[in-house]
Amino acid sequence: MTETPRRDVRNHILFEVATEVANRVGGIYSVLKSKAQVTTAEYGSLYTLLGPLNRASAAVEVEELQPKDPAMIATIKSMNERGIQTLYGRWLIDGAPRVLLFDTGTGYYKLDEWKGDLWATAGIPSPPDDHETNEAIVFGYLIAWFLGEYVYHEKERAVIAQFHEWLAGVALPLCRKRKIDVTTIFTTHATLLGRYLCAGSVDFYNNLQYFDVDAEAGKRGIYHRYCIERGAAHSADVFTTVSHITAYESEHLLKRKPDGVLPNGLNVKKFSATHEFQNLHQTNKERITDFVRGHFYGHNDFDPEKTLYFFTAGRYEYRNKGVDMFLESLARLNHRMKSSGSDMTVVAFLIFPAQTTSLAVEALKGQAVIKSLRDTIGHMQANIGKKLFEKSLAWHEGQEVPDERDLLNSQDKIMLRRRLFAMKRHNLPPIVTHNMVNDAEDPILNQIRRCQLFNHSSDRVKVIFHPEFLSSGNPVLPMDYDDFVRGTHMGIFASYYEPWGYTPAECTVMGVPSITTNLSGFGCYMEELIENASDYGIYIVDRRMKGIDDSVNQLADYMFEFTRKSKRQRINQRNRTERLSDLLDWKRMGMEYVKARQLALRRAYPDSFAEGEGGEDVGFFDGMEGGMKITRPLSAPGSPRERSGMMTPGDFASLQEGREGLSTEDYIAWKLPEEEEPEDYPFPL
Ligand code: G6P
Ligand code: 1S3
Repeated sequence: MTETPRRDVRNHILFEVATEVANRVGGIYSVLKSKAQVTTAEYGSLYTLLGPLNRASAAVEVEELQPKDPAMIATIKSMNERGIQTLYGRWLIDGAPRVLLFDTGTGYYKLDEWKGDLWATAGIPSPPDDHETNEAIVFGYLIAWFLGEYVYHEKERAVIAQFHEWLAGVALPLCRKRKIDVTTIFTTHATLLGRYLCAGSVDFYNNLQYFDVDAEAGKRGIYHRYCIERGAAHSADVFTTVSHITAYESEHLLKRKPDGVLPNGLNVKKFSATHEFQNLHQTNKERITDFVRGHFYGHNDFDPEKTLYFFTAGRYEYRNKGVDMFLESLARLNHRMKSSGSDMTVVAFLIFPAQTTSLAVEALKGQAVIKSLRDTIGHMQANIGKKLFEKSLAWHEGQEVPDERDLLNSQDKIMLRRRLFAMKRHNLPPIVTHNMVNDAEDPILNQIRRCQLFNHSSDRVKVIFHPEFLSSGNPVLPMDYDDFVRGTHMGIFASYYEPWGYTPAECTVMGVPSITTNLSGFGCYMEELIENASDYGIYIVDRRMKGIDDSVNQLADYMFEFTRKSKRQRINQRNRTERLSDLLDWKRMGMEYVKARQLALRRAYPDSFAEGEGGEDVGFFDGMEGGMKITRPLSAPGSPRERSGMMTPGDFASLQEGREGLSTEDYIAWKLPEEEEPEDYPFPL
């Protein structure tokens, strides 16, 4: 028997497969995009992302290139010759990784054949008219086709293929059935059943182990999708997810215990001057204040210096993202602020894209009215200055100094009066900035009606629902999301179902405190990692052990406590929050991806890894055949002071052969070094 040549595991090739490559849909796009820099630094041209081709977004995000790798050239050529159109190029983001995008439309001529094959080889059914599943099948078969041909042409190096989420998972059972010589990782960022079950009124976490998964998937019409997801999880060499809470969920709903946790990081950009992010807060806060003045025209009876901006944002999943709890807590906060005689005002923004027809006239009018007032006053100001200057020039000793009453003429006064009259309003400032398609049934609006948060002058909590993602091109609130977040005082994400949760993590790296829950991956991570998280502006509501009413009260307490902070306390807290950024940097978080890839190589090519002298298993990053070391991370994390034990969630996951599942036993919480709060700031308070 001829021995198959061993593949070179040291200089292996990495493919990452997802439907959101150069195509923004949701969280996975953020993962791939922010991680690109560390992965290309580690792999260079040996790293390629594979995704479906969305021509509109690829036109903006991808620069076409000619491939240089002979195996890539041969594989693309062969697929092109059989009618599959592809785009190979560079994704125009930090790190500029190579991408290969497949036009799934050109593979549909094989859809029926592939559906039959999927049933015959993997027992996965597929109904005729589920477009999303059809796309997943065509994409999966194209990926399996690509990988099969690629490893036929590339015989030297080992190949790792990492797949994200069920939509990219169809290729996994195919790789296994066809014995394609690649090693695979499946990373799920949520489970289908988890998302569906939580969105209904189910006590999800207390019943996880009891759900009849097939029946539950069947009842919701997603059995075939569930089969793809479960098939992917079971066919992968290494199965991972983004947090411990989702690992637990996956074990029960997908029936495979994940090998480890790969948390999401961010591409943290540090300013050279540490107070720069505080200045950005101030300038962006002023932009939000401009909008608020317009929105509340005629009702601007609250002081911007005593106003705090809170917000929540995300995919519009009312219960999963905890919007129900947030609104109920705002109502309680309103009551507490009123009854305690607080002189503060909270403006709470809810940013969730919903179906709308247009911007609301009232919202546009508010901005226009304030703009006219500002223009008129600017004009008058210039005139006053000019007149005062001329009168002063003509002044002689013995005369009266110019009288301010002469500075405004009757025309100016009429104009000012007109502007003031335009601000008269007989209705309350609106809640929503757009005209909703389904105003009467919208869950956010209905909850606001139920809690009677109507923006009365007496309300200390005002509410604004912006049912569209933010953009600087919007005429009502012209700000990009990041700028908006910087200008706010606090992000509030009371999620019930949140495998990771990028929104509070983004707040943290921008130095904005946030409230999250212990049902979100991010919340659990921070709770495990930092002893006194709330001091650092990371507040975690207990939605696990407390009843709903107590959780709502805890959230209201956190917000109320925050309204009582002085400006200096808020500034100090922002400094401490921003100091946590490094914990979320891909340079640290990416370590878990490195470990998962090592494990995948080990499982597929055990012979390439030597044993230690005493027969014991060698460490993860050493012990390669001939004493070689395989791929080092871009930057191994340094040790923070006073810390022992884990660096990332994966440190208390296993991601190693021979260790069963996830355990926290090695974990010792650590405190971030205390830093002196400066007495003086290099900016005005
Ligand atoms: C930043 C600015 C300060 C400003 C402060 C306002 O720190 O650099 O100049 O006074 O923000 O903080 P606040 O919490 O009131 O928005
Ligand atoms: C998922 O997106 P979502 O908002 O539907 O994936 C994200 C990236 O891993 C994760 O942050 C989020 O919690 C999940 O829910």
